[in-house]
This record gives sequence, structure tokens and C-alpha cells, in this order.
Amino acid sequence: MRKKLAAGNWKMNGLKSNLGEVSALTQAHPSPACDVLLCPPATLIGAMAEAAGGKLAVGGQDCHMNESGAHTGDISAQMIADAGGSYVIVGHSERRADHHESDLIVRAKAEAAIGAGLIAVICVGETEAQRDGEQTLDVIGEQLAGSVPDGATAANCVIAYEPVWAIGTGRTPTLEQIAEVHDFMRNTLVARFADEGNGMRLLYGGSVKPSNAEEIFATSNVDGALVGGASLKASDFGAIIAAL
Ligand code: G2H
Repeated sequence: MRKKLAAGNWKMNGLKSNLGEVSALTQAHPSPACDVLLCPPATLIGAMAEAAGGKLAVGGQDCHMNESGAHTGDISAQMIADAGGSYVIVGHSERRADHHESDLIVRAKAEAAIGAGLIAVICVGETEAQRDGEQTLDVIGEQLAGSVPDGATAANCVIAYEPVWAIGTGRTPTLEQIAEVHDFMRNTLVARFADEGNGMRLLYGGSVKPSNAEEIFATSNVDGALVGGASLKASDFGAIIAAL
């Protein structure tokens, strides 16, 4: 049985003054039926973990593939764990695009995360041109093969399907399109990891909001969501948590 996961990605948003959202969320949802995760900017990981007091999980939005060294501006998976984080997102399409991260780099980051005892949330997703060109399943298959490390298990790895064209745009795929990709991902992961692939949680991400959460969560092989904009406010994210 896969436990559902509501994951929030604050992206480059959030100051200490926004941490009140965390206590508002934990007060409104003291015992959610699903796992709840918030990934703030690196500057807030420690303070958010403290504010959460173990009532929700906190994670990073990216990590370097190395444990330490001369990598100005980067943070390691160990540093995220040390600050109180238990998850890290890797391979988000904004990282793949803005920082030219290949599947090979994403896989190395996921390996580093797992090695540090974090749960890696590995993101995959097609661009609009790839969907229009009917390449979606090929692209997702390639990204899964390239980005998910051999040591991935149901306990240390979560996969997030985020169509690039649905991110922050208010547009979402049809439920049939989401089901097609999630069923394909499940079959691909089971073919490679057997039972572990069956236990891995598959999140949908891209313009999830309170009004569409329930139907997306009822879709085949959707085990939760990776939520951007709608995770910034406790009221919106709380409504999404309640829909899981
Ligand atoms: C997709 C998602 C969170 P949003 O990137 O990762 O963002 O919900 O704002 O589309």
C-alpha cells in the first residue's frame, strides 16, 4: 500500500516572515491522512524544520552530487539532512532548463541524496513540442532510464511527473493523459525494479490547485502531488492535503 504524499515546492519564494504558513498548516491539519512535505529555498530549510517540529517533512529543492568541496553556491545532500531535511527534489524541469542538468547529472544527484539518507523526488516531464510530436512516452521512458539510479527503492525514491507546459501556466493535462503517463511509469518501474517499482510513489505536478486536486488524486497510479504556487499559502495547500 503506497502512502500518499502532498509535496510543496516553494521555488524561489519565501522569507522567515512566511514561516507562519507552516504553523497555520500544522494547526489546521494536525493528523493528515497523507505524508506532507514542504521544500523551501535552502535558506529556510533549518528554520522551517524547526517551525514544523516534526509535524511535516522538510526538504531541499536541489543538491550537488558531491558531499563537499569547491562548488560555490551549491549545497550537498548531507547539508540538507544536517539542517533537518529528509527529502530533496532533483531534476526539476526548471533546473534541467536553467542549469543544463542532464539525466546523468540528475541520477548522480539522486544517488547523492540516497547516500545521505534523504528521499529523492526525481522529476520527469515532456515539453509542449514533445507532446505535440507524440513523443511523450518516449521522453518519459528515457528520463526514467537515465535519471533514476539502480539503487532506487520504494523507501528512498519518489517520482514526479511534471509536464513542462503545465508548470505555473494554469494548464493541466486531461485526466486520461495523466493516467496514460502514470500507468506507463508504473509499468516501466516494475519492469526494472519489480516489487520496489510497485511501491514507489508517483506524484503529478503542474498547476495543481484546490479545485483540481481531488480528480487528479483519483486518477490511476497518482499517489500525490508536487505543488508549486498553491503550496505557498496554508489555506490552499491545506485544501490539497485534505483532498488526498
Ligand atoms: C511544477 C509545480 C511544482 P506549479 O513545477 O513543482 O509548480 O504547481 O506552480 O505549476
